[in-house]
Amino acid sequence: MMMEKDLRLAIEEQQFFLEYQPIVHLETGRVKGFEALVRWQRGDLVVRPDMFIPVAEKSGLIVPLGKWVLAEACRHASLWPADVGVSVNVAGEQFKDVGFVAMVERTLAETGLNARRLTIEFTESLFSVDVDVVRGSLSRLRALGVKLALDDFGTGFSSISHLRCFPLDTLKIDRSFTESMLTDEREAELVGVIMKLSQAFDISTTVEGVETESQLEFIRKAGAGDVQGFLFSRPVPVDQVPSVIAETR
Ligand code: G
Ligand code: G
Ligand code: MN
Ligand code: NA
Repeated sequence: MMMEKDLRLAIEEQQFFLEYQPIVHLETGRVKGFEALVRWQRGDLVVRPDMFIPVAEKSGLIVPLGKWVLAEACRHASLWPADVGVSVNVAGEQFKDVGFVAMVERTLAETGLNARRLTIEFTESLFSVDVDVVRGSLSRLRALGVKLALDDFGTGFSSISHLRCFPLDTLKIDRSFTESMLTDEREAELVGVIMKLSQAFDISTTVEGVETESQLEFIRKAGAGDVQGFLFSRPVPVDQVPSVIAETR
């Protein structure tokens, strides 16, 4: 496949860069951390991850690519203030790699980033990989001090049992809820229930895709937590991270 061949070369030549989107603690308005989002600089074109992550997953190239993303994100974050974290998206295929947790540990040691400043984001598709292997890896990551976030919650096959059976620090409530919660009462109800449920399980929430003040107001009433979205900032290049942090301090 054309894309796969190009992707392989792109990984060898490191034609990727990361952008960072702030995650804001709603009550204080302070930036808690940034989510790293990979982009492919393909000649003059910037290619979004939706276009190549699926190919990378299918071909196994996600393993070397994901390794680069993690190292780059940890290296960047090690230069930020110590109370600012970094979140990295990890695909199910990476978890299948037996060396994954050891790779994370090595990367933390090499970059000097405190494990508590790293959050690994994964989706519920991970749970279709191999439950015991996944649970083992998640527990080992957590033992290192790494935080775990379940991404895109509410899409796909969301299950309450995932909250019971896996160690989680954060639920990221999918932006489809944020879009619909002001116009659809039942969707709004669902967001409230997810937030209450999270509290009961001692899991923090991040509401994704916040674009308007009225959405923010709704989230504040539903139970606050953390928020992420264009209202605060689009993903920015790494050199803009310090000024985004400074704006909220
Ligand atoms: O900003 P946006 O277009 O960047 O991201 C689109 C999707 O790509 C999101 O669902 C995000 O989780 C995913 N994504 C972004 N960066 C990475 C990455 O480094 N690894 C993986 N596996 N997915 C990523
Ligand atoms: O699935 P994941 O949460 O990892 O993906 C983050 C994706 O969401 C990225 O593509 C990012 O650019 C996008 N995103 C972040 N904030 C907003 C927002 O406020 N509105 C919309 N439409 N997309 C957003
Ligand atoms: Mn994410
Ligand atoms: Na998401």
